[in-house]
Amino acid sequence: MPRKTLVIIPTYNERESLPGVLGRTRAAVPDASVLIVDDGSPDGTGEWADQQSGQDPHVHVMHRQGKNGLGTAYLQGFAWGLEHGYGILCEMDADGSHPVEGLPKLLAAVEGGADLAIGSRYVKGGSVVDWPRRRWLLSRGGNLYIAIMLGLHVRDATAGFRAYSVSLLRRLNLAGVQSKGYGFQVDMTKRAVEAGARIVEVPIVFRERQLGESKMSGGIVKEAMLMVTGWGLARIGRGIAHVAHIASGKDDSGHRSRRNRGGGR
Ligand SMILES: Nc1nc2c(ncn2[C@@H]2O[C@H](COP(=O)(O)OP(=O)(O)O)[C@@H](O)[C@H]2O)c(=O)[nH]1
Ligand SMILES: [Mg+2]
Repeated sequence: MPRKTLVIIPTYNERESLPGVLGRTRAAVPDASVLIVDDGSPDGTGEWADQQSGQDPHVHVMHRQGKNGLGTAYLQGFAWGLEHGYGILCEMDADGSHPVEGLPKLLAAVEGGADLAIGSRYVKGGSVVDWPRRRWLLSRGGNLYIAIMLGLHVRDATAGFRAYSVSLLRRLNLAGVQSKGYGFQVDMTKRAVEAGARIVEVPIVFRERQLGESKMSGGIVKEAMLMVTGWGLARIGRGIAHVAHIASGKDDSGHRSRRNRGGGR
């Protein structure tokens, strides 16, 4: 039997885009529930979502006080999904950039054994349409930097169109996730890799939003850059320490390996 699925959609001022995206989601995955996590959008997104939830038992709304970042919105959405017995938790933007009709493919990947399915722009068959060159360079360059610094072997580590098995989410230390903005996706990817997750990248066509405005800011980029740099330097430091350890001829218990072999312990 397919697992109970929740699609989490964080919103901040998405009154124009959300109706289309919610309608398409309900049509694409009719058995799935949707949780809209709204941060007190001044444009009335939260009120509109409440009306939908009143008419459709598959639609739920979580209201937060003020704009608190994408990362914390997802963490609260995950906590809600875990509490309410869902088996797969999806992340999706409200602005129509993610191909809603691709949700069944992400779900199929998880049903097929993946712990995490990522809708990826940077694998064969994936692409980005209508993005200003500056945005594309930032995203491509960011992913290249992440690959070099962290060696995650994920081509689109900043992607926000995902499906997680709850068994993976339960294994991750979600309380330790600090990043509020887009660094959140990298943080989650890193934790998943370290937990030995089976990660599948499903190609998607990502489109620039047609309505409303991006909430991307310099601060969000800076947070992600600093975080990746910190983790990368720590990784390089561990690599150097490891090489020094091998060069010193000691085994993991701190004993000289030759003596260890001779001692028969
Ligand atoms: N709840 C909540 N949602 C947010 C916040 N910041 C961005 N979002 C939502 O996260 C999704 C991605 O944001 P978007 O502005 O499209 O970023 P971009 O695609 O990187 O330009 C959209 O659905 C936004 O409404 C926030 O602080 N709180
Ligand atoms: Mg967007």
